[in-house]
Amino acid sequence: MKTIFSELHSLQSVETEFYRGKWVDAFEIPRRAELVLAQIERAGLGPVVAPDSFDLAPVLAVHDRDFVRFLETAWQAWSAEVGPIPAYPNIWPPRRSRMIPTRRPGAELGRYAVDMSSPVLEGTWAAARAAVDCALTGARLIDAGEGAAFALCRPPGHHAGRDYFGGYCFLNNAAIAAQYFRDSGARRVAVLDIDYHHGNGTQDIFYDRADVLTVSIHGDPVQEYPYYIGFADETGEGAGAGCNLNLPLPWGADFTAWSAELGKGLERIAAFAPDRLVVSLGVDTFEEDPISHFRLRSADYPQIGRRIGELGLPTLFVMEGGYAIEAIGVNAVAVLSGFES
Ligand code: Q9C
Ligand code: ZN
Repeated sequence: MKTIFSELHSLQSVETEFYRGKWVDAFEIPRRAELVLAQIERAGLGPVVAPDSFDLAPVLAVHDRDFVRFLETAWQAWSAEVGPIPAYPNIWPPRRSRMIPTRRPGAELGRYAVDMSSPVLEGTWAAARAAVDCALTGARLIDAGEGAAFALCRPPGHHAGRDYFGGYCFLNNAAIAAQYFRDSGARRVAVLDIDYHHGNGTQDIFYDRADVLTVSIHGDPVQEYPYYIGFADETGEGAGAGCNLNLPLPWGADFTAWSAELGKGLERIAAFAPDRLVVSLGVDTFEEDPISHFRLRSADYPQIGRRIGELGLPTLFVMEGGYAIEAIGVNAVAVLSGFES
């Protein structure tokens, strides 16, 4: 399958992140994408192509206009006031506050950020836009008849909601691609999120909709980020009732346990009979992932791809997390090769 990749991802780059009360070496780093790319070439997965440029319409079909305008201008506003240093929120609106726009860049950061893991930098907007372009180009390739494509997106996207960012994510690449499929004629689209963390942004975006099924297998939010969402009893609302499936697992879950949840997710997707599948592909389920607590092994990843492939659906894979640097390429490409086998 083709991979869509943009060098602009490297504009989102920090040395450190705030983790358990300390500044530590950053986990979400440019090298992640470079290692996946290197493994795609080593394994001969297929051609690597640059993304087409899309206008903002597909982004605005998912994200609120004021949020998008904020992301586009946040660096300019922040750096004009405090200088060229990464923009981190350090204040958040209390619950029941009215979310009235302010005139201060720091306060605006807190209105849109859910945590401190996604600093806004000079190149953040360009990097996030390029990741969206990769996802949309992959969707366009599938609409043109490709059976599958891999959007090697960085920064990742599944924690970004219609009006918030966090968890290393700014724009929700997978959700934007899913909506693009709908707008290009797919009647139903499914999103399968196999990143270790719950795909809270994706769930939230489609929560009241019957045309997009969202399924996520992830660390139980009682003990894992994003903590406040991702529980099994969140099943959708309004027209979307029954169109969200959360499959949380406790810390320590191995492939046997994980695989059983994958079976449930695939069964639900098959019953939904979508025209297109988007897979939020995180490999932070790996046993050696430094911030995660599942126990999948490298040998498990080809089977995941093979079973997703058994659905027989046109499938767009979108890169999300995975922080075990030595293994990220091997594990991600193993899913893709397994899909094609
Ligand atoms: N104690 C993705 O994998 N920090 N995002 C978690 C846990 C944020 C992960 C700290 C993790 C976000 C795309
Ligand atoms: Zn993750």
